[in-house]
Amino acid sequence: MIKTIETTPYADQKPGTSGLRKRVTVYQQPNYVENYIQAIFDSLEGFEGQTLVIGGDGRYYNDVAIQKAIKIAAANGFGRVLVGQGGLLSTPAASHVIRHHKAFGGLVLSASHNPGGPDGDFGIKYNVSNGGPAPEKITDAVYERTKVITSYKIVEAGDVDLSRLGTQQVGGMTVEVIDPVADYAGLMETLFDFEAIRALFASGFRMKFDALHAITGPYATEILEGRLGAPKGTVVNGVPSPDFGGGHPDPNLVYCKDLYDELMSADGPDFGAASDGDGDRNLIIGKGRFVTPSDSLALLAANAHLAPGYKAGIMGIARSMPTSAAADRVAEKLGIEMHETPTGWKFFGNLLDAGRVTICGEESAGTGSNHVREKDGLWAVLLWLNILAVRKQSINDIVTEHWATYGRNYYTRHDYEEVDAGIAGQLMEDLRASLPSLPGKSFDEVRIVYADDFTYTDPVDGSVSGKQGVRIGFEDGSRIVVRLSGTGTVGATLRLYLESYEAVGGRHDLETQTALGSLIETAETLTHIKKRTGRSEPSVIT
Ligand code: G16
Repeated sequence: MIKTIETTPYADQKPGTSGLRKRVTVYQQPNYVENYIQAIFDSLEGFEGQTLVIGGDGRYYNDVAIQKAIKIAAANGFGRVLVGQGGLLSTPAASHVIRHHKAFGGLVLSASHNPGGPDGDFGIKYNVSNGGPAPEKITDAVYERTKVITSYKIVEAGDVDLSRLGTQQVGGMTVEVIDPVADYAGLMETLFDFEAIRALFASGFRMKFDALHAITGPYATEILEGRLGAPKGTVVNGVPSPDFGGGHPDPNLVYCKDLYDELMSADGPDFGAASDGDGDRNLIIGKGRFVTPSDSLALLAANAHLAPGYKAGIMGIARSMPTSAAADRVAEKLGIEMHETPTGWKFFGNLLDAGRVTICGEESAGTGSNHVREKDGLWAVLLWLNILAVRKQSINDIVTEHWATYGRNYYTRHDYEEVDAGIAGQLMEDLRASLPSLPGKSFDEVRIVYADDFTYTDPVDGSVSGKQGVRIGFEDGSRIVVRLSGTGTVGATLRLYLESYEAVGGRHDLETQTALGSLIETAETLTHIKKRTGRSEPSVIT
């Protein structure tokens, strides 16, 4: 039976960089989930009788929210819901399931790399029929709707048994519980040379994949250990847990310090990798060599033709604005299109749909291709494995050869987390106000050639997104970028991105923070981040 329940709006349901991320305790407020999901459905048209995909990263509250989502979908007239067994689907797998089964869209329940558990974060994101995150025109409409919502519709029914594969009925709607891994693993087999990778593992190549107790555990175990024959134990922390084993499911050098140390040790494995809460981010570390996400994007783009799925070459590359320009040099050499977009995977969707780019990436540990419309952690790991299997060189050799060919973009990101939102907002405003006076000024004898607030005009649909981050560029190719994160849930997170370019034949062996030392000082002079936040150090350096 369909019931219409009266409700009152919440004022804080504005989607961020990637869906609505809040503390679990916020989501637990009466009707908070219901309001948001109803507001999503109210902002869509034409889904009557259509298929909706639902899945999440298994974090705390996933099981509660998913039952609500199914019942609200049934009451609103969807014809079928495809849901991952146990309520699980990684973000890239959800994207693939939407595309593969020609669904109308999907709900992804995740707060990505943010911590989980009763005191952690939860999130809901809506993806459209191309499998990608809803574009701004939809997320803006959802937010407007949340501000005025007065009721939601829900079917009165018992909970769906998500442990049982197969179909069940909820109201008049069919719910099909599917294997969360099968479709995705099948897709990976079409893109990569599994035989060559199997031979690599058979030759004694050693790898460690840290699933951080998050969603990629089942995927990595099935693909790496199951289909590719990597020894048991290659995947560690492979069973998803609602609080990620009490850890922080962000695959960076801070939260994966153990893995990093192991890879830097004399008898460490050849390859270390990790993925995040919902499986879309990746960390790539070779023996003795960490590969920055920006470099990884450039390297994957330069070598993608070695994998069967990309053997015809790539059409173009896109990167988010704060990502280093390393990939630009690859695009130039290949003579293909290069696009610079705002932070947020949703901005790649149109370029991918239009066939203008094949590979996309972000400094925030995300890389992916036109195989889905999300970034994809395991995909990046498998492409690296494919490249290693073909080139038969170490990651370190491949990286240093790349720099010798293209030059090196030294790159780092300094995050100041949980900063007072008022201070952070004022700092950005003041910085923006100072921009017109900066070009022509010199720091350390290097002249500023441009200073602006990034505005993106989508070349496919002409939509314009402003205020996407401050860029200050110098005549030697170095760059300072400052923006506020759109994924934090407490206070504000200030991100400072620093990049310099060392041309072919230059010094490529410096430690990153040392190489960027004077630029880091210039950044403080221009932004006063430390002074104004009262912090002596960034919270996280990646
Ligand atoms: C999300 C977005 C990415 C973005 C990242 C960081 O990733 O999908 O496009 O780069 O957040 O965004 P911000 O700098 O605004 O915090 P994820 O993995 O959290 O879904």
